[in-house]
Amino acid sequence: MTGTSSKWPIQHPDRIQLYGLPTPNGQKVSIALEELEIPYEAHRVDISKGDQFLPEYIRLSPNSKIPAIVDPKGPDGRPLTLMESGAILLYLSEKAGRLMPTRAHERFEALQWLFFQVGHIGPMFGQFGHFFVYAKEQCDHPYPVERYRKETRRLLKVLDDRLAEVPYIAGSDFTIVDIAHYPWVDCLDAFYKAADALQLAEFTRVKDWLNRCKSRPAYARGAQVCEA
Ligand SMILES: N[C@@H](CCC(=O)N[C@@H](CS)C(=O)NCC(=O)O)C(=O)O
Repeated sequence: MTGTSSKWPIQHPDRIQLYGLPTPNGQKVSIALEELEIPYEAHRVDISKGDQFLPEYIRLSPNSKIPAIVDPKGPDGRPLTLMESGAILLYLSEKAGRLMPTRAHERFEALQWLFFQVGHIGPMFGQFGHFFVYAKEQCDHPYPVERYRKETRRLLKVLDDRLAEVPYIAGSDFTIVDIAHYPWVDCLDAFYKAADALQLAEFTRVKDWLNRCKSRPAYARGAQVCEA
């Protein structure tokens, strides 16, 4: 992706290259880079214009989704290209040696919640947003919104119950697992404007945890990276 013919010319080849957008999946990675104070260069991949299907991008992200990163100094000093936000978060935390528990028991507990986010929270909240916001005109049947509204509320209850036991999703400390979750939870009100539809006020522990996550300086620095 170097050289002038690239859609995304690189100014700082020594830094991690981030390909993204300020959507929840993109924000996870830009916020993590800011939290971990890892130098990076950001490139906007405009999925509304089909950038994700350019052969140049598919070489980085074979599934044509943002985010993706390229670390020129990956493991063993070799460049590493990664897609999938969960894998990227794990890689970045391991590279920096921060924001994941190191003891095996706590680490697997954290991994369980990280996989819960990528397997449930992201896909289900995303489907809810699709039908509640984007497909409003094309689909006037109540079934899809109701299906994903119910599932989103069920998942929020899972998080609320978890946060009754521990202050952060993986346990006692703020980790990449919180970074994986909170842009998605934030998006429900901030972007989908679904606070009433989802009765978000009921999830008081989730609300308190979200505010704590968003008050961290990395949120202000990382949430709008790759904006137009
Ligand atoms: N499982 C992927 C999901 C990534 C994803 O769905 N990205 C969306 C934006 S939030 C995207 O690139 N959509 C483009 C498309 O569907 O064409 C991850 O966690 O990184």
